[in-house]
Amino acid sequence: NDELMKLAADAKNWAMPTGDYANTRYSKLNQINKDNVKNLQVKWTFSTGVLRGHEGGPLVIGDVMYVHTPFPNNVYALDLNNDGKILWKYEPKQNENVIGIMCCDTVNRGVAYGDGKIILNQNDTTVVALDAKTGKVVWSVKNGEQTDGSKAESSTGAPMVVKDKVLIGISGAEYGVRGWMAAYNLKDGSLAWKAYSTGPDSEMLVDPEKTTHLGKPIGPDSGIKTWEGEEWKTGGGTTWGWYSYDPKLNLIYYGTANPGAWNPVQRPGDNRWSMTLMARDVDTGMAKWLYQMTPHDEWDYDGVNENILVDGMQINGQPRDVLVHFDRNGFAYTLDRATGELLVAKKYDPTVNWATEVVMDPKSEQYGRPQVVAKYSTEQNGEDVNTTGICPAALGTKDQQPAAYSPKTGLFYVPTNHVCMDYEPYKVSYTAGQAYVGATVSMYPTPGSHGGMGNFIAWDAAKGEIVWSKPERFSVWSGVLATEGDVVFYGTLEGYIVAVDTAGNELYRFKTPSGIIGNVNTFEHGGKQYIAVLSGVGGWAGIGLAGGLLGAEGAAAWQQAVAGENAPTAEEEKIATAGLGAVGGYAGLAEYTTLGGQLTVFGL
Ligand code: PQQ
Repeated sequence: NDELMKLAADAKNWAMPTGDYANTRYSKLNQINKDNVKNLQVKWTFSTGVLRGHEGGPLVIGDVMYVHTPFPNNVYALDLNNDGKILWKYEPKQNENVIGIMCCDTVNRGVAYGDGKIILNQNDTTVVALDAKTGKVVWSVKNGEQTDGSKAESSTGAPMVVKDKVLIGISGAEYGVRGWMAAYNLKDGSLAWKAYSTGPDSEMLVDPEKTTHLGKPIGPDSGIKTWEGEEWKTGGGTTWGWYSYDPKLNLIYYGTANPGAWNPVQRPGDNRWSMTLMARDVDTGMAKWLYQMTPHDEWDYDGVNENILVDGMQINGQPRDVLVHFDRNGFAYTLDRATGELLVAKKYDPTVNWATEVVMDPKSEQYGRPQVVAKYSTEQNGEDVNTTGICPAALGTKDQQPAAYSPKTGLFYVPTNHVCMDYEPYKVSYTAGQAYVGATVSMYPTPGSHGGMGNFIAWDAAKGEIVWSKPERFSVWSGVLATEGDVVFYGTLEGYIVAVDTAGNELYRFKTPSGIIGNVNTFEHGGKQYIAVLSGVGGWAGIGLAGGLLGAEGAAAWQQAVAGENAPTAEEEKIATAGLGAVGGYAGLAEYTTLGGQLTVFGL
């Protein structure tokens, strides 16, 4: 899509949810720099009129800004030339039942632009193309099915427009959904291709001879044979994260989520191709290579996090075109993105303990596999046994909150979680449309560390080393922005927008009305650079607040119980493990922020 590539190449715009196809979230704007960022002021704000988790961020294309909201996924077009006047708004009518089948809050990671259309991927899996000028519906298609249709498919991911297609993923691995990636034709919404994450080769769009895993052909029907019986049909591997695209190779990249159910004992095998990075031809959907990071997952370490594409990274003295991926499982991977060759796999939090290493010797039978520590194997400990002290927790060393890369410093700036868990699997049977989890989880700050639940780090992806690490009270659940002005921005769950220099020194901090789980971005208008971010606490980490699952009183009581002052009551235990373990884990958040929904725009 030449028009979109041109728009994205102009740093004045923020034309894609990811900023660019490479997912660098780097801006060449440099008016706001490390010396003057301390003078940043709020220039204007916009209330979205909706509460709960506000993920993603606005698009800016020329003189118009497009702002989206969590459920019901309203979209606003604001006129930047005219005081942010609302040019049009789109308010979808969605069945509220979908709220009940979303695992991790009613979030939406943003709209995409292409060929004069704004593409909205609604929570109920309706994909709508709106005329960017008028907001009128150009086409609308249904990507998945909901409870009434006996399935619990939902959507949260931001679409990506590539060439004449729009890529759309699916959510619901906690409900036994069999994941897929779909490409719709931008022109009329007709389906171009659909590639499942599990099942027969013909439905996965893989070639048993030509599609490779670590340099070897994957062989016939690997998406069936690595499961018992028909478990692949409810096998998860959803595609709710971020997508990237390499125009030279014509490949798209994305990761697949956890296998269903969370109880590993009841699904023997490697469970391919859940927890897998996929490289596919964008025209046909055929997979060129796959890499499964966590075979037979026992911890819910979804593989959906973003893949950041960097050209010519020097690795062992050789320039390589790579893909860098910070996985939930606590390892950061650097791969050759043409072939899927594994170049680096290292822990990006030293407290990661469930595995010792990823085997890097191509001659080893264990090549590419994490070496699991028996003590933390929820499979080996078995059903109805609580495995304690696993690091990271199910929400990973990093969840979907995207990192940024600065070509100026050659470093990645990564928002991380510093959280561990107890995990007790139990037998669960599949009922269409119902939760299919089979594990009780509780989460807490990494013991024996700085006491906080997050770190903001700089990472060297060639060496696989942390360059610096800045402790945070809570997980950093916002996306990062790096700029040519040598400033790096991120938001915190308490609601602060924070600016640091490239050495991690804090330069600016401002508290917005609610916790930030949105992605900071930047644009230029009327010759001035602005920084924009959505506030609105929620997402998985904020589900206790967003879902109203924990009042302030509940928070205080739980804090005391954790501090050992009182033995937890049955009610408190229930709170601790609610929201798949996040409610108790992030209970303290209620002391710092509350629900909101606001866009804040900063300038000098
Ligand atoms: N969503 C968030 C969030 O927005 O904060 C965090 C998570 C999701 C997870 O940690 C998940 O595991 C997860 N899993 C699925 C899935 O497996 O289908 C979907 C989603 C989602 O769509 O938001 C999340």
